[in-house]
Amino acid sequence: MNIGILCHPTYGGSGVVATELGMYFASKGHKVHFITYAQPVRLDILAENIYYHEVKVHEYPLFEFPPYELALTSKVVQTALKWKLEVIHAHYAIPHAYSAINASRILKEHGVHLPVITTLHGTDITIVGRNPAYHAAVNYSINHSDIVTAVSQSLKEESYQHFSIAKEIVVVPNFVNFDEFNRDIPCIKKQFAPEGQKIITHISNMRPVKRLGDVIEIFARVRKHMPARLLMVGDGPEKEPARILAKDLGVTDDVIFVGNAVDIYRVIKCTDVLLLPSEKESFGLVALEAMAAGKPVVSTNTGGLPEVNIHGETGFLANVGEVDKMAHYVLNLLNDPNLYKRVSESAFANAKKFDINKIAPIYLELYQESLVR
Ligand code: GMT
Repeated sequence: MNIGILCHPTYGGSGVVATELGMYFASKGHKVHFITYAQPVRLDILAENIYYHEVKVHEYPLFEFPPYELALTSKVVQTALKWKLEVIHAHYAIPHAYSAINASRILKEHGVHLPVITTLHGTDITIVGRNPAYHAAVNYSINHSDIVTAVSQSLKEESYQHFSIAKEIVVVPNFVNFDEFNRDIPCIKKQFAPEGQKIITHISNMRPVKRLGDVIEIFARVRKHMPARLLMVGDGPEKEPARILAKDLGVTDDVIFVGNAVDIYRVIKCTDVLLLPSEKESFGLVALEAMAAGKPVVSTNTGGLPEVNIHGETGFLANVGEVDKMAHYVLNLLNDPNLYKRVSESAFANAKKFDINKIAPIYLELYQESLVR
């Protein structure tokens, strides 16, 4: 098939899922066209069957805000006509679903049928989409997509709760490519923990929803009981407040801000426990990626996290803000080798349920189903 993909090309989970999915389909012989303002961070632009179409936004003094949606819509139309796209997969409803639907409408006037598959990823529903500034357009986009998927049962339920959706939402969970997250590469632990300390890792786009303050508070409690290092991977507005809190709590020397890492597996490989105390999390892709490497996860029980992190099996879950309890869980894992081994093995086994080879074909079936709708 000739597949078009719209996504945010950034480090966030929705862009990663879109990119990994597109590269998977390209490896299977499909022609995959990414249409966005920058190359997705994980995209191997030189891979066979991968095409990248840059969306250029024309600046004009009259515009307070450049009309990206218009430029994206036009680029989808041009790309669909030139490359005979058969489906367009919009990852993250805002603004991708809206642009995709309008492009599909324009193409209809050219006698071209281009079905739109929209995947709801999380904050497009739970935070941004709910905002009155966007709600009507997001609701319209979902209802006029040919097929709508959500990355968890929890997100499906929240979508129906916050929007007037007449369509069936298909749950297609996040996935992980075990070829990437099980590579036999040396752990570069020396670089992060010179005295062999245990390593706790947090990976995110460091926005308020990730509760970085809790990450630091949890680590400070753990550090009181044992030598340990905290790796903070990613970048975002909450990074500096977290750095200040680490100083206030006297743990600066043991908190390493790694920055954005494209190959997060190399960090996960060195990790002992992944920490994800989010306020909201529709799935928690990074938790799945850690589990695929056999790493236990301590997280909150918000949103879709309980659908991937099983309490007492693949890790431990607590209510949002319960930093004492999450610190206790981390300490239990780091101080009990038998518990750690059992949870690590269970995490790996559970992650296998979300193997890309099991999940990606579900999207392909939906693409093919959309052709005949
Ligand atoms: O995690 C983020 O905040 C980035 C966000 C995004 O919009 O890209 O990720 C969302 O999509 C991921 C892939 O489907 C999910 O695993 C994340 O849980 C979800 N983030 C939230 O719901 C906060």
